[in-house]
Amino acid sequence: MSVVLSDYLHQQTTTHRLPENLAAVVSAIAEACVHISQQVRLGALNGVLGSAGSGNVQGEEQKKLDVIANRILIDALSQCAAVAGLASEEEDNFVAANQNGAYLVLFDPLDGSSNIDVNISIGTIFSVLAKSEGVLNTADFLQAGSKQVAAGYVLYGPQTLLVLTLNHGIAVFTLNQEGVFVNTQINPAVPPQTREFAINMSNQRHWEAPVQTYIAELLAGKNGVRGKDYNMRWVASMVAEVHRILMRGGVFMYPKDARDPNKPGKLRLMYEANPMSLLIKQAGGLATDAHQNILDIVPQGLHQRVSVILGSAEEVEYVTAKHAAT
Ligand code: P6P
Repeated sequence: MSVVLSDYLHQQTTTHRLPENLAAVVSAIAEACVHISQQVRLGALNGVLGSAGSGNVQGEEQKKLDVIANRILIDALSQCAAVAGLASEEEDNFVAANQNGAYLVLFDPLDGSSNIDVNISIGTIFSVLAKSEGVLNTADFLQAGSKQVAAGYVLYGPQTLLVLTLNHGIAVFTLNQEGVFVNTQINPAVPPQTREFAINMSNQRHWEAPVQTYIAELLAGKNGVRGKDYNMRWVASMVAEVHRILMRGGVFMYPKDARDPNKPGKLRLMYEANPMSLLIKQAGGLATDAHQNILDIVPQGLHQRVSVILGSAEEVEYVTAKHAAT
C-alpha cells in the first residue's frame, strides 16, 4: 500500500503530534513544487529557459525559471492561512502573507540556476520556522537553524523527489505520473566515513590554508596521510550534492575564499545551509562553517552567507579540526 505525502503528514499529526497547520504549510510547499516541476520539465517547449534579463539582491543574473519558481511559491504560500510570511533568495525583503499565520517559510526557489539551460539537476530548498507573537518583522526570521520545525528540498532530476524532515527522521517521496508524491524511502543514513568529496577545485588558489592542506591530502590518495584514494564530484547544484551524500555519503564544501574577504562564503545561511544542515543532522551527518555547527549560528540577516562543510561526520570533524589547529 503506497503512502502518499498526505498520508505521511496525517500519520505525523498522530504519532508525533505534528500541528495540523504545519502539515498544511508542508502540503502547500509540495503542491507549489509540483507546479515548478511541470515548468522545469517542459523547458524550451514552454519558453522558460534562458535569462530573465533581471538581477536579484545577491547581484546574480535571474533565469526565467528562477522568477517563475519564485512566483509560484509566493502565490501558493500567500494563500496558505498558516503562513505569516516568507523570505526568498529572489526577494530583497520578506513578504508578509497571513496576519494570523503561525509559520514562516524561507526558500531558494530554484537552486543551481546555472544548470537550468544545460538540463542538469536543480532544486527548491525550503525551511520552516515558527512565528513569534506580534507584528511580523525581519527579526522573526532570524532564528538559528536548530529552531527549524521543518526543512527539505525538491530535486528536479531524473525523478522529481521531495526530501523532508519534521525533526523526526527523513522521508523521501517520488513524484508519480499523476502529480502525487509517493513515499519511497524512510530515514536515509549518511555513513560516518567516505571516499568522495565535492568542492569547486577551480577556486583552489583562493582557499584558506586548512582547506588547501585538507584537499591536498585527499588528492594524495592511498600514498598520503589519509591512506585511501578519494573520488570527486561537483554538480554545481547544492541540492544534487546533498542528495548524493544522503544516499551514499560524502563531504560537500563551499569554504570561505579570498575572492571576496568580506564574504564568509558563497552559500546562504537561512535558505540553503540551514535546511540542508538539518537534513544532514537528521541522517547522522554533520554540518559546520569550519568552526561551529551551522545549526547553532545566530543569523544577522536574511541573505547572510556562510562557509559550508557538510556530510559524513568523521570527514567533517577531520577538516573542521584542521581549522581549529590553525
Ligand atoms: P559555483 C548554485 O548557484 C549554488 O548556490 C549551489 O547550489 C552550488 O553548490 C554552488 O552555488 C555552485 O557554485 O561557484 O561552483 O558555480
